Amino acid sequence: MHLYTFDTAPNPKRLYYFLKFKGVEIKTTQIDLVKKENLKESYLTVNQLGTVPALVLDDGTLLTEVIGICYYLEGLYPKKSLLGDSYLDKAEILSWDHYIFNNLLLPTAEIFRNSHPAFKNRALPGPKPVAQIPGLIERGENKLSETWKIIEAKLDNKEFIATENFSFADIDLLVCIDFLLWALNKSVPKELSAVQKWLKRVNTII
Ligand SMILES: N[C@@H](CCC(=O)N[C@@H](CS)C(=O)NCC(=O)O)C(=O)O
Repeated sequence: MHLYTFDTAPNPKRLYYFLKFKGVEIKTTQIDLVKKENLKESYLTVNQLGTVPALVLDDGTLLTEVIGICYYLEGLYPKKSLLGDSYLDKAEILSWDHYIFNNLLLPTAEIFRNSHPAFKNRALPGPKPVAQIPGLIERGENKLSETWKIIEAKLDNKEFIATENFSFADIDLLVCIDFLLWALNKSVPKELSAVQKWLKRVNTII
């Protein structure tokens, strides 16, 4: 099995924390997104989507989505479960993870990629040119402020976002907070006291 990734980018970082928490190491090649190595023919022959991460299994199967890669690796390395043990826990974790991906990660990416000059004509990941749409910046901002209210309410008097235990949904929330700081220079708003407490707790775990 071989992993192609770029650990500092948001989607690869989701997988990086997953592997770190479990203590699993996989043979890895870093594909430098800043140098646009993901758009070179040599990488496009591995993953025609031109995105990272990508996991190539020994039989040649290609997995290109973080959630699918983590699901597979959770099966191979079940210790220190991150995707839940009971069916209800699995459902809660996937639901919150999906919510966080769509309502925090994607709006942050939307604001970043539609405003930053480095992404002119590259407003979506991958080899196909896509024009920036400035209207998506305000839409993204509105979505972020709505989402923080939901997350704050959910974390009130709770240790972790999805279940009683630390899970992949917590990892994705952490990655979104890193991404907001790195891409938009935005910290978690001070008035979100439950999120602030959660952040301190999670930083001692991962
Ligand atoms: N749907 C993929 C998303 C992967 C993705 O978009 N990765 C970004 C890095 S965060 C990428 O490869 N970007 C390449 C580009 O900007 O061309 C997943 O869930 O893993």
